[in-house]
Amino acid sequence: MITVYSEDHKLRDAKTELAGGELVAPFEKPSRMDFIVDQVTVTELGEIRAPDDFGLEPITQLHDSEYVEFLAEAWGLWQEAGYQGEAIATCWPARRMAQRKPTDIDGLLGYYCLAAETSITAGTYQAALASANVALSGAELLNKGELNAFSLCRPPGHHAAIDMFGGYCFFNNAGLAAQHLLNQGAGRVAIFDVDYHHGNGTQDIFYIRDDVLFLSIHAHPAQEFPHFLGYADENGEAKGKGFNINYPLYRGANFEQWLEPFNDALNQIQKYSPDALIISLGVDTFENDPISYFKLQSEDFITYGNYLADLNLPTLFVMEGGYAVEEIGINTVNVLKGFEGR
Ligand code: 5XA
Ligand code: ZN
Repeated sequence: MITVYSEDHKLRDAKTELAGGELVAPFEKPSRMDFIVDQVTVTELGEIRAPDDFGLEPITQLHDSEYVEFLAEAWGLWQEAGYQGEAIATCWPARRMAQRKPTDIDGLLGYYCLAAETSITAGTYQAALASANVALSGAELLNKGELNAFSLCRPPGHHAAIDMFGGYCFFNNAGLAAQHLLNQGAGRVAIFDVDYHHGNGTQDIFYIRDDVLFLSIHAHPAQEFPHFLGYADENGEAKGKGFNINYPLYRGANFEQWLEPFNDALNQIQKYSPDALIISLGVDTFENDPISYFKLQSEDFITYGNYLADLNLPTLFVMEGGYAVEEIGINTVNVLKGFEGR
């Protein structure tokens, strides 16, 4: 399996994350990638190659163009305002407030941000662009006839909505890959999100569409981030009705409990009969993940990787979350090795 990877992810090196009322060192940090690259190498998964540059057009096909401009300008505006720390939103257009775009950077941050743990820093935009190119290049490999590929994206993408960043995400990498496959001739694509957190951004982007089936197994939004999306009765709207499937599970779920919705999702994907499958691959379902509460063990990742291969579809794995850094490489590559039946 080819891995697409860019060292430019290192340009995203935030020093602060707002967590538990404190500014802590971010869980989503560059060293996550080192452990995965090491494991890809040690296990001889396959070639690691750099992405191509697809420019801004695919990004503005899915994301609001003013949002993209905001991300490009945010750090500069923050510096011009004379602030010393990293750019963090502090005020939002909440219930019964005007949904109008302000002009100052504090207002803009609240307008375009869905969660304050995610700061914007020097290099964040450039790293997010590189991550998008990693996803698009993985999709292009499938277009060119590869049966599978691994887009080792950082920053992750599944929380990034049409016009909002947060949950460590800026551009929706899995969504970009899906749209690229559709642009290049696929009729239907399924995105299966196995990260611990609901992929609210991917849901947002494809909610009224029937050419992308979105399925997500995740911690119940009543208990977990992103808190305000991911309920089982969110099924899609308009043409998209029936093409959004959420499987919320309560905290503490073990592999056996997780496999129940997983197997249902496999059946739904089979029924949809897509031309390609994208896995939003978060391994924060791991029992020792520092911010998550499912109980999957390292060998479980091999097992479900193996089950995914039974679908017999061209498959692109797109990296999302996972913060137990010592084990992130093993758990991630276990899915890929399980998929390859090795
Ligand atoms: O998949 N999403 C994540 O792992 C980020 C969760 C951020 C919680 N504040
Ligand atoms: Zn996650």
